[in-house]
Amino acid sequence: MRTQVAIVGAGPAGLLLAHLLARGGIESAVVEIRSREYVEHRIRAGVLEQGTVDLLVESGVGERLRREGLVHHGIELRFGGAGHRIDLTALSGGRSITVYGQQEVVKDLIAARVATGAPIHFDATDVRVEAFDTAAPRVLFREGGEERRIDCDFIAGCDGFHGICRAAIPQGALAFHERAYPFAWLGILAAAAPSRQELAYASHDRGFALFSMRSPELTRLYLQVAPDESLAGWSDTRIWSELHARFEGSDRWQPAEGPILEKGVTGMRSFVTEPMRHGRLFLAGDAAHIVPPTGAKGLNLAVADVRVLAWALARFYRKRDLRAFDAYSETCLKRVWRAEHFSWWMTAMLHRFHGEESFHRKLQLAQLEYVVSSPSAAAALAENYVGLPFAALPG
Ligand code: RFL
Ligand code: PHB
Repeated sequence: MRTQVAIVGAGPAGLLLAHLLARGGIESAVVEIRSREYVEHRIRAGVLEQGTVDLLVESGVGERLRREGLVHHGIELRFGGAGHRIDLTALSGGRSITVYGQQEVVKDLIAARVATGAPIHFDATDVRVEAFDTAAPRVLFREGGEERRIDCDFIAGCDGFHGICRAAIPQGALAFHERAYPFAWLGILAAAAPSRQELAYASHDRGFALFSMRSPELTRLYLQVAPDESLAGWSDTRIWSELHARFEGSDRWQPAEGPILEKGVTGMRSFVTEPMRHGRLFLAGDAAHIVPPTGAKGLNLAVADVRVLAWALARFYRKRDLRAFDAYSETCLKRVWRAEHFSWWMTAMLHRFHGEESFHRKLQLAQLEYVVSSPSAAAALAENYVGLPFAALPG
């Protein structure tokens, strides 16, 4: 098989890249180790920045998102027994966020691609990337027991944090910057109508908790737990009682309970690869960087990366100009590091750190108090949360 761009991974990064390239008349093939069913039902992110929504709508895959996405103009920070609303829209010059499940974005992108007849090789095994330091790279894999080979001009490594693309780059060619956190999130999806309209981030002495949603019928909730927490110790009753304790407040607001449809534990880390490229292999999304979910930035960063990569590839095929590729990593990493800082800052402000001194907790509370009482501090949170403007890309 021969294509222009071989894309490894059918998550949001790989699928959106394939879509943007197709719109520019550039051919690609997508190779994914999981089944279509699996990627369309994997529950992950839920918050889309304004720029992400605009890009999806402008590129023709935003119809259902516009119909079903929940537009939010604020979030709540809860601490010290009280809730404080951050008016995102007023503080960010009119921008907002949209709650729409990542798996819905993935479904929309797969449907758009399937409609064009362009290939996605699901259920691939033994995926390998080769010769990306030459002008003729290739992706090899097995499909239904058959060995397959895709010859291409470029490879996009969109295969997530545990993928093979980053690992295929020679040792020493990349630098890694990393931080692990001493906690994880236990997430649940409950069949309960959200009992408030906006997200609530709670910093409680018992630990962090987050109230979110997926639809008018589904509530999504998270609890800070130990990094190696086993789900076995968390009965539904214990989960609800811990959530109620952490969301307590003088307004008596509480998340509404309902049958728990899904439970999972997710570790938290910050991780950046520099540069995000080696020869003709480009890393995008979680393959290149990870943020803790507290800032809701992971999916949005993946979208921002592939926007730049699609631009660089279009420029190459139009002008045979390789220079745009040199700008790829630097352009992406500027936004990545801003989001890394914001996600680390939100995480540090809202979570309990095991064994911390009372001094540390008092500092957190002073910072929270400042953020909810100073319009300029609140504006700094708001403009990062709704997403800073995308980098300008020359034509
Ligand atoms: P993905 O989604 O991990 O997709 C990578 C794809 O590559 C496949 N793959 C391979 N394919 C071929 N060959 C191989 N060897 C392969 N190895 C892996 C995988 O099966 C998969 O299909 O990466 P991508 O596209 O970069 O997208 C990144 C996002 O998924 C991620 O950043 C977000 O989910 C992070 N995140 C959030 N981001 C937000 O912007 N807003 C949020 O509200 C938000 N909340 C979250 C989150 C992530 C969470 N978890 C579970 C980590 C909440 C949670 C709990
Ligand atoms: C989610 O709805 O899954 C979600 C929302 C906000 C976050 C992280 C996850 O910061």
